[in-house]
Amino acid sequence: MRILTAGESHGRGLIAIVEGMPAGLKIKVDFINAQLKRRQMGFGRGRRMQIENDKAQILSGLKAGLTIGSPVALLIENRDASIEKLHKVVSPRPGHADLAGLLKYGFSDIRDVLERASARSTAATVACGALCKIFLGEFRVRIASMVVSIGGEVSHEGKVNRIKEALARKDTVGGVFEVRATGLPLGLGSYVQPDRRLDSRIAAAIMSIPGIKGVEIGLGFGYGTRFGSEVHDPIYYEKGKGFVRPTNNAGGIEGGISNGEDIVVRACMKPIATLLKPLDSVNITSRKQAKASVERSDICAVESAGVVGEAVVAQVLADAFLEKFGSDSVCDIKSSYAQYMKRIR
Ligand code: EPS
Repeated sequence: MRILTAGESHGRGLIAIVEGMPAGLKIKVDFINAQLKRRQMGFGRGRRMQIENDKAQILSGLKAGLTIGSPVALLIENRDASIEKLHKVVSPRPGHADLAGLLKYGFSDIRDVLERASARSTAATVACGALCKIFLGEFRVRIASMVVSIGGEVSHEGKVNRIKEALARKDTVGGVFEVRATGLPLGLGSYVQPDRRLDSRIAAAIMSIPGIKGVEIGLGFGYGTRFGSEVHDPIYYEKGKGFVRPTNNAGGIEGGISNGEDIVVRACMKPIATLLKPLDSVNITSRKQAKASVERSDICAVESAGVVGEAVVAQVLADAFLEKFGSDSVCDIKSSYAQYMKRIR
């Protein structure tokens, strides 16, 4: 499966092409739109989310609501499509792509960077992920996310208070989210090449989300503090059930292959780079000391990042599924899946 997205934050809209969706999959646009809605929610989001009401239009790849194996093209129109009227930006925000993007591409206006280096692009990612979720749903694979912590706080009240505190300080706050995939078969991904490992693909996908600075699978960094006997998940066999594991520190992946347990991924999102009380920066035209530019932004978007995390994990898992069980028609993939599941039991 190949996925490409395009679109600027304040351009006409976001576009995605998903190539490799097998034929015969029933696509409900309502499901895609529900995922887009989830991405727009969460305490701490900015005013843009009150303007937009993200809805996907499917422009190709479907007939009578069913995929026909051709590329699926999606469009999400921007309500705020003011790109041509927006002011020039001259003071890069520390933590954003502003400075590196400006110098790399030889721009004189940071807006030429931030229009694409914007979390707005994740709406397209979520729409593509929703298609992948629909495919995986045919095999009872489900993907969910939750916020683990915000600014170090783990209780619901603590998290909300940290966001309120950030707002009062004219600041931003990051946190950790978890994505969990259930119902997966053993055998997705492989150890035979580094780029086929399921964990390397999931880690890369999670790190592709704007603002993500850390990722761990299962016990993750916790492995570094304990003995092997305390962390590896023992193996048992139960008649009728097959191989069972009482614990899942591996987070569902051993040797780069899914082991049939839930896949559990955690990621750390840094605080958003746009600060209402801006940090020191430099005016790129005069090269004089200045304050970083202030744009409309979010205080905290960790909950939304979790929804994006679900989408990218769905993309990796759907791709790995198609590799393992065939890629042309849902009907053939189902037969191959059933036969394989019978063999490994
Ligand atoms: C976002 C859209 C953006 C920001 C935010 C996320 O809209 P605007 O810039 O018009 O307010 O709210 O993006 C960022 C924080 C960023 O750094 O890019 C969205 O659709 O999620």
